[in-house]
Amino acid sequence: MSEAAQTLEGWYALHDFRAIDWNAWRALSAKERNAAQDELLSLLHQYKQAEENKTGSTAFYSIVGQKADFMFMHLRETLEELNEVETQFNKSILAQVTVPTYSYVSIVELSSYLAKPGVDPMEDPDLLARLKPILPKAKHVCFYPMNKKRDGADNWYMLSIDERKTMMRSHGMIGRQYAGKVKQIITGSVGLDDWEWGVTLFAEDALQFKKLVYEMRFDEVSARFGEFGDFYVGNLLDESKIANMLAL
Ligand code: 76R
Repeated sequence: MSEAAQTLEGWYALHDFRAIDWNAWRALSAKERNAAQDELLSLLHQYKQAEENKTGSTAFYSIVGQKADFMFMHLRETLEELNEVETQFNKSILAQVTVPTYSYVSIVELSSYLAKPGVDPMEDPDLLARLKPILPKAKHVCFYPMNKKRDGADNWYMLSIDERKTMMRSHGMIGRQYAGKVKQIITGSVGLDDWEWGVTLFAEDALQFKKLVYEMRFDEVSARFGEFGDFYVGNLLDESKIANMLAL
């Protein structure tokens, strides 16, 4: 048996994608629509407080294309808290006019492939901050789930840890060239959801998603072993963008 990579886990993550039923939204009275919007803003305010109290973080983005209209990415300490946040939204007025289109459950994960030997990760404040990250308020988000292949000679899980380390080093080197342009949060989902990882990328310039993901396609880890689910890409929603989105 080859050796599993050591992983560190942080906050649990829920990516929650919704489409808006515009006919149902239109059918609400102006009063109900206002109440729905106020309620959404108050939920967002509550999420912000979780961030200030360092008990979690939430990102809220519109989604471009037909896969969804918006998504929340919630990070919380426990699965129970994630469940509460999800249920609380489900009880809101806006949720009554949305259709769930996709969700993803995972946990912030750092793997030890590139860890410095002899350093106790729990003593490294940078690492600890990355396990419980405040999600960036970048203009754009890109999310997709992925697996590492288990297919004949291309079985990631049958490689020795040294082979995997070498490949992950190359992966990390490509990634580092995007420092300051793309922020990645890797969440592990083995045993939690249908794919093995969720990849969430944040950037001010959405084109950098294409540049980064394309460049990685040529790198061995992705070229030989990467299997990808659906891609979701979107734009940051703040108060004025929410008002625009919901205005009739
Ligand atoms: O955590 C670190 O920064 C150390 C280096 C590193 C690891 C261990 C790293 C760096 N990644 C790691 C692990 Mn990554 N990453 C992806 C994708 O589309 C594709 O082809 C793949 C999707 C992108 C775009 C990306 C970006 N990474 C992982 C893992 C876990 C693997 C395992 O445990 O087997 C996955 C699934 C994965 C996938 N990676 C980086 C990036 C970027 C931009 C970096 C540099 C980050 C930085 O230096 O700040």
